[in-house]
Amino acid sequence: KAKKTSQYELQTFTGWLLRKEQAGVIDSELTIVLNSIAVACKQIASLVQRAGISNLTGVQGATNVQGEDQKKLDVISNEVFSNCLRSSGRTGIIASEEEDTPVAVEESYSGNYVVVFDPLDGSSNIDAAVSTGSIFGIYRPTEECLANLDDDTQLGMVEQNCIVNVCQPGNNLLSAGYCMYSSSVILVLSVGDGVYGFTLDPMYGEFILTHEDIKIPKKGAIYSFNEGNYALWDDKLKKYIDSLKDPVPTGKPYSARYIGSLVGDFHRTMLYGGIYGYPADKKSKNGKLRLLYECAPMSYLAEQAGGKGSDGHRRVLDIEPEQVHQRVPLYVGSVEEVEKLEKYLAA
Ligand code: P6P
Repeated sequence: KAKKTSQYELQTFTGWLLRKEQAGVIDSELTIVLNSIAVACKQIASLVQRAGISNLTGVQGATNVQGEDQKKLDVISNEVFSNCLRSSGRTGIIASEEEDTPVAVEESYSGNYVVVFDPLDGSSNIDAAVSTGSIFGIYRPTEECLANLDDDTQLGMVEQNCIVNVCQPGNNLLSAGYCMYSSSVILVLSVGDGVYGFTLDPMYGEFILTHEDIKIPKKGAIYSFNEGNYALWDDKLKKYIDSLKDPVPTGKPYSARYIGSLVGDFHRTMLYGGIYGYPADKKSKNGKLRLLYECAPMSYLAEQAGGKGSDGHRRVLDIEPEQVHQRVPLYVGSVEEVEKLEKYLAA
């Protein structure tokens, strides 16, 4: 925990960014992109907390590329995130869970960075005021971003260029993070030198450093799976889950904790240890979560915090995406817990 000093010596996110820039960990452009993401998260936090008052609960009446009913807040959060990134003038391409294909930012004020994001993950929880979150990942382009060309023949080139620049393995991530909208609003991110957490102080709308250098405990007797899918799981996975319920080895079984919101379940796993899993099953051959803007950013953070992110057999960060909305199974959390699961699946 950041040592408590007087109210006005606490480190704000802006101050932390400037120190990272001065130390050469990030450049001034990435500083601006991260600051614009923090602004988007503050705006979404306010929208989420007032959803019931401003009639923003419920469905938009449309479905997204995932075939999911879009909530009003899904659409608005996507616009907030996109607008903040565009107006930063430092992003060249953005890819969102809510958009069919990645989008090139207009030439007039486009920059270089590629940002992938899920603007409001777990939005089905909004109407019941259960935790939700925004997730993001930032890459350098692998080839020069083609600005939006209006010549039709070239539009195909722009779309292809966007997809190539977005479909990168998590190993290439420059930064990733999430903002959890819960009893506290907490922005958690890494720029490659550990994981930091900032709590939003509603008194004056600043993110304050509250978690310096988060480390996931090496093990933890908490498992976070939707066991409603148990009958659809692979037998080896069933054996693993059954083993967690057996009190014999340690005298007591693991605890089950699952709120159906990746950011909330993951944040608890980061701080308390244990394992979060969204397996493949007979219905969903690759599980439910998307590689690009859910599994890779969370696996990057887990590794930066001394934990592990796996698809059951290999590091999530090694997986080369083929499609923007590609799904992969995800097991993430304490090293010893993820490795125990991998052993069961390899048996
Ligand atoms: P299920 C929310 O829709 C989400 O993408 C994650 O936030 C969450 O962990 C998971 O899906 C919940 O899915 O099938 O357990 O309801």
